[in-house]
Amino acid sequence: MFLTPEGHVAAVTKPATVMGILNVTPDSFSDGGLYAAPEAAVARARQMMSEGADIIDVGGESTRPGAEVVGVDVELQRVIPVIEAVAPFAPVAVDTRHEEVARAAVAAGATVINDVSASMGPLAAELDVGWIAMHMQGDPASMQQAPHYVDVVAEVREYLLTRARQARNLGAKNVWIDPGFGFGKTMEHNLQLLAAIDGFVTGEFPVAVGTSRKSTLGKLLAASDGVDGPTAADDRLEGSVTSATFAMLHGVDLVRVHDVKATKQAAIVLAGANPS
Ligand code: HH2
Repeated sequence: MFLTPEGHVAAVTKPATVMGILNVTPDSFSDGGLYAAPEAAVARARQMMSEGADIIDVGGESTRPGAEVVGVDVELQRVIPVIEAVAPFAPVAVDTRHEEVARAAVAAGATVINDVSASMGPLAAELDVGWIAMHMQGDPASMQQAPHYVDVVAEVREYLLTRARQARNLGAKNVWIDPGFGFGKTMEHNLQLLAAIDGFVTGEFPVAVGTSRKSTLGKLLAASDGVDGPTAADDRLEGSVTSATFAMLHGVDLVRVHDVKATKQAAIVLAGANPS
């Protein structure tokens, strides 16, 4: 617990859940190609668990802007063997937009559907698993061409609460809402959402946030590394931890990150408690 300059208590009563990103893709924006082989993916999952991850998020389709669409068959081939191998030693989420993949992933041991399409609330209710409903305007192929909102914070919030309530009414129990940083949003939109993140923390649904290494941070940090242009994705550690810390200090419950060890330290220090 910390006191704000106004003397208000910023209550972080327990460390946020740290979700470690495991992209088993050749083309993810930061870790693409590194863990495409199942053995490398499983080793990475073990490493993130040893660094304090609470759950591993396995994804088989990059959703970076303009990413190539992969077929469901390819996505299944990528994620299912890894989920089967990781689930015996770690809680697993599946990061997918496709119902067929989500179903197979749950059968293979995943207990959370991390859904960047925010469309699988009914499935999560049916399968009795957790569901992260993330906001995206458009789809990955075109979402960054001309994102438009009248009031990004109000629109994203309303959309997520509507989806989450529908799922809850169908019986879904563990539902998170996630504003979807970088998904059909300009840098300005992303920064407005982060600045207003406490408005999403209403107590009705826990909030998840994924700012890790994203391009908004790279643009903010531009030239901080002495190189022209955005700071490279793997050189955004401190910026990523800072953005996650900001979110956690404002009550965010789950942070989806590449850099588990550093983020876990921030979560523990903010809460003044170590869960292990
Ligand atoms: N961001 C990405 C993917 N999945 N899920 C949630 N809930 N929130 C996010 O912000 C989010 C997400 C994109 O990042 P990454 O998986 O690292 O890259 P890629 O889409 O290129 O695989």
